[in-house]
Amino acid sequence: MAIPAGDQERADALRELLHHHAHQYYVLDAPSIPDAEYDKLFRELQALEEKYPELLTPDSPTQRVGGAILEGFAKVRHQVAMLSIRTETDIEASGAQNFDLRVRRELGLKEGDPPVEYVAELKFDGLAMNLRYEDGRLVQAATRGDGEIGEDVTQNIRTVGQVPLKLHGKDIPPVLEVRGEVYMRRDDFEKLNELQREKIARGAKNEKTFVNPRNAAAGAVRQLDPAIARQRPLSFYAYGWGQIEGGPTFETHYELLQALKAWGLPVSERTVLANGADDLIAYHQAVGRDRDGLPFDIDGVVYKVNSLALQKQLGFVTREPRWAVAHKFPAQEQLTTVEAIDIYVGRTGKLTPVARLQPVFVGGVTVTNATLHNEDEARRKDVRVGDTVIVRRAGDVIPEVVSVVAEKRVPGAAQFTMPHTCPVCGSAAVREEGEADYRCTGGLFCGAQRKQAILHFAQRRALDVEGLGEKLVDQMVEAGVIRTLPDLYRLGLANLVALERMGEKSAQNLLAGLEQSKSTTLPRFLYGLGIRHVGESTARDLARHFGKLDAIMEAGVERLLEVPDVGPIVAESVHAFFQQPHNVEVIEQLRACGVHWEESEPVAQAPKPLTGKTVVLTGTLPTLSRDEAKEMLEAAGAKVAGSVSKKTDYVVAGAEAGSKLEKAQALGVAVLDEEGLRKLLAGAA
Ligand code: D41
Repeated sequence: MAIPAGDQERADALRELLHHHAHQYYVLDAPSIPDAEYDKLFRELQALEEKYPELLTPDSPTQRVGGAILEGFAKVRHQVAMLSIRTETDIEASGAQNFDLRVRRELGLKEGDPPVEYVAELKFDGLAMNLRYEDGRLVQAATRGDGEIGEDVTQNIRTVGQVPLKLHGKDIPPVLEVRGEVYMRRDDFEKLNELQREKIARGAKNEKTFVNPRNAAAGAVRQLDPAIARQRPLSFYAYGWGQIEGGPTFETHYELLQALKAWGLPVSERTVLANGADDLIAYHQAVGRDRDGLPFDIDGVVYKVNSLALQKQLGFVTREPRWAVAHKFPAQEQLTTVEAIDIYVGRTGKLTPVARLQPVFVGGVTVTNATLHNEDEARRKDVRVGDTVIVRRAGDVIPEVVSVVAEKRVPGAAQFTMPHTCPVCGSAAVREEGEADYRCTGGLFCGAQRKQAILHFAQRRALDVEGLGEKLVDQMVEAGVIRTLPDLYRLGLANLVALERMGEKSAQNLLAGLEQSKSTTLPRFLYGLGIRHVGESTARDLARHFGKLDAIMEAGVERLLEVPDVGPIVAESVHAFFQQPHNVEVIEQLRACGVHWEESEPVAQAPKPLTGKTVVLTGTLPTLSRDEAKEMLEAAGAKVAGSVSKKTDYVVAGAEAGSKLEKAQALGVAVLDEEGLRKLLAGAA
């Protein structure tokens, strides 16, 4: 079929536009049009290409989605060998000095000679990649392999948004090989693992969580099914080049990086020019300070001689250039041994297994504990006392046991089992159907929960009792001075001064803080009670809706469900809390002690927006778990049903949606993706 000239032009124009907006979005992180607008252009191009398959070009933005499942990867011989990089073993500042001294000696520089100019860059913890562009189009992406021969992973790399499929700008060399690192951001990694955990919890076989972002990135790059690779979000940064034919000539590493940037490749903002060892040291220190706050893992910084002529003069030994070095940071993963597995009891009675570790220096701090999350996680990782384990601490994330070194297990090490009683108070600990956690049933009888409950009540966002910290609460609960919340307001100077390390002045300050806290608001008081599932915003909603505490205490589940954003789980929890006579007793005593707030008239709320609507969920949504989606829908008044019928108003379908989606389509029921669901909830709200 002949392609009308208008359509040909439109397709070309659309491709250009989409390349431009993708660059804005992925590389510059500065979206120039709304996502929906991008999608519209994308779909228009897709439709044109479907109509006239001859229009389709390999660099079309529609081709990012990847193709058929591969049998294996083809081998690629690199035109220019991919060297490795020498590692400076000295972690201290002297590492930078050593490198500078070596370079100066090799170049025959004397003491009074000017400093050498360097480029300092981040050392990304990912996989080295060679991207080959011919006439500005991406034709091949290959892994480093052994430096001589790598693997052709073009299909998977095409799905990486930050990798331009087509370069833009002036003087693009006819052949340009760009080298850089493919990596996974920490937030993408956490999301991916969360998704994997859910799949496993739902009984999926052959699924696993990933140990770290590097590992997840490596798995995604070597994934034979591009559809799966696409669900593993990768990023890319350019830091070098391989074969270049034609195009302008360059004198420095930095100029070349600027050219790559101008052609549309992502170059890190933190790549800088540096003069001599002093600048390198300052860079190492500054990056080291910022490391935890970066959105991705780095394992150090890299220094490179800037002048290409000097690089040539320096040459390389074996396979490592003399003009570059990697200066490492303290590792974010370390080996250590598990001395014990303890159970921590939280405010809501949640029991968390925690590995007590032989102290180890990881990611810049000494770590002595690492969470094992819950029974299933502890079982899956099969951590046992005496085991040698890999501990990871990256960013602000709490330290985690990543895996056990199986070869080092001591014979006879017993498998970990969750206790069925609370280690603090001895009450039964139960794990309810569909829940991941064991909970102590002791409530405020449990010392651990009592301490946490008091701290929660006294915190700034609740009653805001000044001067009441963790140590003091521990001390007072252990000494038996306070057992319940109202006891706080019955403390006298004598009780307090009798405590160890408590002077009269601090005791008086605490009493003043307590006195002041009595004058509060209903949302603060409600939040301070520590009712499960009632956070600050729910406390506000409840207070607004009912106006008075008594009304909330008397409300049944039905009435509670009328509150905006309150779904069945929250309603059930609030109701159950006020059904407990001892909770009612605590509230009465607090009021008797003088805790007070201003009550108001209930605020009439509009009826819930999705009341009367029936929704069916199917498949895996990209970010929301099934339970979260259900709770959000129910909170908006919808009924969430298990099967599709003519009465269904919407089907929310995620990945691997099966027969329910087909049925919805057959019946003409509206089908939404996660974004559609969010819009429905937002529009409805
Ligand atoms: O960010 C990195 N991981 C990084 C790796 C970097 N910033 N620069 C690098 N420079 C080189 C040379 C000096 C050989 C061009 C590298 C690597 N190589 C490299 N990564 C893996 C093997 C070699």
